[in-house]
Amino acid sequence: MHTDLLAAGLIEDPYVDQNESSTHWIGECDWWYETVFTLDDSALAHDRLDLCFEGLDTAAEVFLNDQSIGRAENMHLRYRFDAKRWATAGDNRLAIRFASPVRYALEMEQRVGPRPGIGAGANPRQLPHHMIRKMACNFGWDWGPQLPTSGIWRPWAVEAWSHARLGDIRPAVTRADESNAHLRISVGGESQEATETSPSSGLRLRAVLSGPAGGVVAEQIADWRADGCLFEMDIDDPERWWPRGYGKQPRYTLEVYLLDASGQQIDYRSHRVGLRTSELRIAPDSSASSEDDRKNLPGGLTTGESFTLVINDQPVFCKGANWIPDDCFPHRVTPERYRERIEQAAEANMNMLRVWGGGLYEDHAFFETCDELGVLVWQDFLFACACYPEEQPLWDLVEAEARDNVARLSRHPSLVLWNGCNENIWGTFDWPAFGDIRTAGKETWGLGYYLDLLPRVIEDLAATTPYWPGSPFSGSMDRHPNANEYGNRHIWDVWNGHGNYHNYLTHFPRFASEFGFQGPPTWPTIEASIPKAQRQWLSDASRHHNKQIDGQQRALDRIADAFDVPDDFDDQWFLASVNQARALTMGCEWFRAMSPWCSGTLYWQLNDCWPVTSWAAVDGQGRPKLAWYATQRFFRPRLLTLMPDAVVESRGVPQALAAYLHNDHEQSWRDRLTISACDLTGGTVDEFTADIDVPARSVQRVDLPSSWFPEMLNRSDRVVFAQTARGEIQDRAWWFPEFDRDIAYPSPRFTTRLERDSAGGQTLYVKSQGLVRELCLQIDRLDPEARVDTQLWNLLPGESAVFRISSMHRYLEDTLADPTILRSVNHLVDPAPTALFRDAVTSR
Ligand code: BMA
Repeated sequence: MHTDLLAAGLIEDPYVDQNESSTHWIGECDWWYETVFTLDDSALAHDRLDLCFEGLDTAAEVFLNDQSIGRAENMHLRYRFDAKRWATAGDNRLAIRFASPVRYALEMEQRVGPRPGIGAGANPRQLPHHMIRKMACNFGWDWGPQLPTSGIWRPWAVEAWSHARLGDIRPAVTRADESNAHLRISVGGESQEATETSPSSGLRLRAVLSGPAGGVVAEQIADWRADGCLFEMDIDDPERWWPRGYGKQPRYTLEVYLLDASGQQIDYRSHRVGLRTSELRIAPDSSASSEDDRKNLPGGLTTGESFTLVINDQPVFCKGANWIPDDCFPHRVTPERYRERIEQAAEANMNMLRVWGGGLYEDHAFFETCDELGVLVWQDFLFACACYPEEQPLWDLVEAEARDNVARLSRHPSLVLWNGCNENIWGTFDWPAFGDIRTAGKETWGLGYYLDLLPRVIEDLAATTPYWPGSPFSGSMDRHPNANEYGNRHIWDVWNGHGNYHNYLTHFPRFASEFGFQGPPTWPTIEASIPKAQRQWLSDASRHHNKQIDGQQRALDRIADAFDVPDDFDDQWFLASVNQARALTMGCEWFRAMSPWCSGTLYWQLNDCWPVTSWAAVDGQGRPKLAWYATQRFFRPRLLTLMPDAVVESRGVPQALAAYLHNDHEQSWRDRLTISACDLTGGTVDEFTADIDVPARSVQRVDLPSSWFPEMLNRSDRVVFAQTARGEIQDRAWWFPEFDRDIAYPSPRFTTRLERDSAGGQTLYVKSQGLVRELCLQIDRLDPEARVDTQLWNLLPGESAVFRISSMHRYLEDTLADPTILRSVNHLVDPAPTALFRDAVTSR
């Protein structure tokens, strides 16, 4: 509705300035959509004529030629209404009335009784998003505006058919060894005749499986059955589907034909199928988890259970981020836009996305792209941050929705894990807003969905895909759901609590499925959404475009952890962006250092749904933030890091550092490692070298000389870095012992060289005279569509950064070398140090 009002010029763009505030009436209204479509006699000659809606948002009544033919009340459910009786040859009038989603939710709350729920962040009203089966974040989230809309959000069609039609096809891979795979294909559908009792209706199914390069691999015929048909296929020497970084993504083609008694084809489907198995391996750490087993892990770990995703019997370290709806109005997300966003995840070396429970069961276009690129998908069922009532009609709506979406999506090889809810179990343990609902036992709050209904649906319809009740969850209601030692964790006490991102070092999750740090959108996105006069950090418009309560102030506080906060908005923007990149680096590198104790790190969040300061790495207009460039580095298959040698005690400082070499690669990593301590002129203070041979898919820890500590950790005129003989400048690991305000960075001095190649490409080489930190080329200041391939270079004196520019425009070297375009932390820090020694990294 909002987008139609916008197209009709009746409202201002709610993404710009504070226009959103004047649109709240839209969600309070009922709306009608009407159209006329034509049918010819051949359509009407069929036994059935259905009006099929892939998505109605949300409480709708459908009228055909003024007759009510059906009602809908779940945005996430496909509806099919038999319309034969009311359809006529020629013009037919279709009208849909959408009831106000705000009113629906409030009325449902009255009907089933209120339950606690949070989520709206700084939005003006906390609406009960858990009282309606509609995308929760449409009611506002701590990164999303409050734009509860109505409308036809996915395609609709008239389907005319006789005898029978095909429904969802669910190919399940029950085995995928090197030599043989087994595919169990369930074919759903519907028929007019009572074929269950008279299987002699003569209808037949033919299933054909072709190999990735074409050529039939298996072909089978079966009698049609109204209650579903099953094909079992064995495939020798299968070409298996792998997550990216672990192998290729070959896909077979599965074709299913529905034939009538005379052998005529009456329905047909074709899907691309990947041969892979998926397993969530949960095993207790052996009591013999000796020092030796853990010699490559940071010290200080306790014991618990593994939480490892295993694809084709191969444990996978999951690297990625959380996915939210890419637009508040998801019908605007085209297949091209899905592709662009998922390619951004892949280019940042991610191999997994978690589709978060306050959003959507995503479109096939999303999953198709993930299938093609080998990006694993963890799909939440749609429950987030609330106590969900289990009373009718909600229970049945949830069951129908779960069955519908599992049946719709299970064919995608990328979909490897279903998850019950986002934070709803955790909330009942820790959140004051949830009160004592779990222990009081008086009201339902959703546990019946997570522990009973949803696992049953998975068992029925997608038994080969693992299910896990919650993010976070520890495997048993007797354990704290957000424990380090079990299951998966959300780590929010850093951004929301102890602030300074060094506190990630106090955590040791088995799988970090959420943790995040805010940063502003890119500069052109700010220009497109915040009017010039409002471009100050705490202006009304800037605060409006940060939906966390006090989010903008918090981002400033986080700058203040390390820097003297500059007065200028642009400087604040740069430091907040750098801070986000550093924080995600710290978290992800630390969790990778703990592999295989930890088997995944998904940060919050990949994308945004509008222009906003949030935890996203790609902003609301699709532009990569500095955090995205950092991700490219910290998720590369081979990663060298400098990290504490042991889990850091609560709010403490590391006692000593180690180098960790994470080799997420199928070949071993042989190289020569050099670790250097230098002063701020780049002069070497001490150095030590070691030969390394890191086996495939493992981490090796190399301790730094104990004589370096504690001195090397509390001198602001020292920098430690590690590199390998074959590594490049950007593969280097760095440890700056003190915060920036205490570091006397040299003034930035560069010589530049711009090269143009015959294809029009431009490359800027920037040679730094002194040590420089986080050097960036802000090319999108010159053209919002221009990009560079890398950012955030740390350079030793005399070294060069290389920026490959992609842009429609030609630039002058002087333009690029201007300090508003070529920027680093050195540009922003007062070179006079204020203090040389500090006790603890977290003391400020
Ligand atoms: C977690 C998520 C989201 C939220 C994010 C940032 O709670 O599951 O609900 O947006 O943190 O606060």
